[in-house]
Amino acid sequence: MIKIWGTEASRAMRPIWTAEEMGIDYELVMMPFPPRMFMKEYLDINMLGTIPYLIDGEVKMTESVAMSQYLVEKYGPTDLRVMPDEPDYPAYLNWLFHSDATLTFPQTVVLRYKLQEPGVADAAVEGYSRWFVSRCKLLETTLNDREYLCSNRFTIADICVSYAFVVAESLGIEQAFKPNIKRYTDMLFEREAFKRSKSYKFEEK
Ligand SMILES: N[C@@H](CCC(=O)N[C@@H](CS)C(=O)NCC(=O)O)C(=O)O
Repeated sequence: MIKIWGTEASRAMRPIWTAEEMGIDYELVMMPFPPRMFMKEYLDINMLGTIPYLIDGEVKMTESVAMSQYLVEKYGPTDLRVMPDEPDYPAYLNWLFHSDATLTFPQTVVLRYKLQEPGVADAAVEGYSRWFVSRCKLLETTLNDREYLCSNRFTIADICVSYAFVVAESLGIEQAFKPNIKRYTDMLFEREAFKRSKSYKFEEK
């Protein structure tokens, strides 16, 4: 049985949303944020303390985008995956990496200094918010002539990239919602599997 550890509205939404779209059975453990402070025993499971964490038998994973990729490759076939013989395969790989290495990376700094340690580095909040907005350029331009990022259909590239705008919304980075990005995220966030992935919360026993 696949088991995913997550916290509310975290990167765990990527594998959870993927699993929900595919209808895969999985067990979900929702934790308080950040678990390294409020659920210290989590460090015995994932020594990094980061979210999400996935196990599947002997498989142990700490990267949310890789988890989505693993699920579609291991538990497909599914249209969520772009195959190597499709023309958009290189773009698909690029968007998967772009989603975390380029888009959510600057947001991590904003989240830390805006919400977790306010007042310590206000200039970083301002600078990294602007940096994130300028990094939305490729997505906004790409969406000029398409509804989905790859192969004219909904794929995990859309799941992984659009998650950055769940974060942008919660961080109040409104300038990121350029017209195409707004249309795109409004459409994706209407999906039932997205709504379910966002609804899971930690409940104190
Ligand atoms: N590249 C990793 C990053 C994981 C990560 O940093 N997750 C954040 C939550 S979205 C986290 O764990 N923050 C709390 C912490 O670092 O203690 C992934 O995509 O899964």
